[in-house]
Amino acid sequence: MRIVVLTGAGISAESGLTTFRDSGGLWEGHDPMQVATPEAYADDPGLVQHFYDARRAALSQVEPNAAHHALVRLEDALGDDLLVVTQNVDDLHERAGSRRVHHIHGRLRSAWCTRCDERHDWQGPLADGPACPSCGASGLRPDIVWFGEIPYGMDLVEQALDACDLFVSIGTSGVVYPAAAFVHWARGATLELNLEPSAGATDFAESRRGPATHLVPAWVEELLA
Ligand code: BJW
Repeated sequence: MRIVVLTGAGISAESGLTTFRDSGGLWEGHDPMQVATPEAYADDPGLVQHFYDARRAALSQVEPNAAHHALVRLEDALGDDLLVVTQNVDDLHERAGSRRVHHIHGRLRSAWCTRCDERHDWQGPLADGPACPSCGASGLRPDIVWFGEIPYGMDLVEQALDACDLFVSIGTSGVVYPAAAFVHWARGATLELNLEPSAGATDFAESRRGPATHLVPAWVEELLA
């Protein structure tokens, strides 16, 4: 059985990472949604760099949870027939052990040089304008897909959704496109696992409500039984 799993901020919530729309809305007085745009970066690069530097630093304080680990068990059973497509910029799927993970909104632990277009794995801050290891210029920005930018690897995602037997959406509010439309692109059965109904909940053939750390392991056990 070929399965595509889409994950959003809700799968990492119980690891201690704040979701976007459940967070009370503010980061040092700024709406995170206003910070995640190329316009915000052009207006105030320092502010945007600090926002992502803080989130990159927070990654070392958190661990994958039972939901991330359950998806690894599923991959161990299905191999290449499972693809995890994540909107999350954290690295909790990889740290749990998932191998086929595709980050459509980029990764916190990657920096993108706006001068030479190279990408580099990155652990530290960017706000102090470090030199790009490739070209030496001080043009590194977070390797994050902001509003108005094109998500990564959409061809791959489209092909996987077109070929899947089951599409499962976990912990995403369903308000950000194109991910919100994946349920319509999927050829097979559809299932939503979420604490609350997402904006597109009624588009799924089946919906289950609860915390990801309960729902995801239970679903995986059921599938592998
Ligand atoms: C739990 C839980 C627990 C909590 N257990 N569950 C008008 C109409 C349609 C589209 C547009 C439009 N105007 C503009 C657009 C396009 C725009 C868009 O969608 N805007 C909307 C706001 C309307 N999209 C774009 O610009 C995208 N690019 C694009 O469309 O390019 C064109 C193109 C597409 C395809 C091919 C070719 C061209 C880019 C979008 C970039 C989004 N970037 C962000 C920020 C960067 C990353 C970062 O800083 O981290 O990505 S926005 C932010 O939202 C982040 C997230 O990945 C994304 C989704 O959020 P998510 O994961 O759903 O989190 P929340 O907080 O919203 O929800 C949490 C959920 O978890 C809730 O449902 C809870 O119930 C649940 N939950 N605890 C289980 N314990």
